Amino acid sequence: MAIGMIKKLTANAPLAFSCTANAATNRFDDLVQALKDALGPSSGLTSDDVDVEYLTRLMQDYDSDPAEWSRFAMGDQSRGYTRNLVDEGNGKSNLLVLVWSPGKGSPIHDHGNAHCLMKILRGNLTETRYLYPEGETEKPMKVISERVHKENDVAYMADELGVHRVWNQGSDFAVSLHLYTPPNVARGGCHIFDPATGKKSHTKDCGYYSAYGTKL
Ligand code: 2CO
Ligand code: FE2
Repeated sequence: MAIGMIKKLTANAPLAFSCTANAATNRFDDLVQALKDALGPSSGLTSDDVDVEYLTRLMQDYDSDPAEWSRFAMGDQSRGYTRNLVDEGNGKSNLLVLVWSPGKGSPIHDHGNAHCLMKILRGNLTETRYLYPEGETEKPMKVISERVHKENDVAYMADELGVHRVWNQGSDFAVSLHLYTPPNVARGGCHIFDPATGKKSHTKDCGYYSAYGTKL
């Protein structure tokens, strides 16, 4: 629940959530605008056009302040995580705040041939990467790496690096900011994978829990 989220966040971060950050000094809003500007106004982008290094630097330069992004961070403990739409970058990207329930996470999934940048806004997130399963034989998926990303870290993921699952090993909600460009998953869904067999299935279920700060 969003209320539970705010309570928990408030308990850990003694910031006045009843006070909205001043729009003129909200560096999170500045980041959203800078990411949009970096991707440009036109559409028809392929993922080759994107300056990932520059986008990464913009995300790294932002020092997380919950007062600036909490209006997007709607958690729901009954789910692994929620996807909260922040911006669509003139149709060229998908910028989401994800709220990760304690002890839960995502299934193993791919990223629709898009760049995926993930910045941790609160807590730690564990990312387990797997080799993309090849061939017809069912077998357990092979782990490539496992890393814990900490607050303010920025991670990059793309289909050429494999597939992954992300999960929150903490005992409180974690929050991350994700930029997907182009927004292929928002348009066509993604694949999820069974770790025991490598079998993949397509899901269109990559919807939003909230959009622009309003629960759907
Ligand atoms: N890609 C997942 C999603 O957008 C989150 S894991 O980080 O890439 O739902
Ligand atoms: Fe992902």
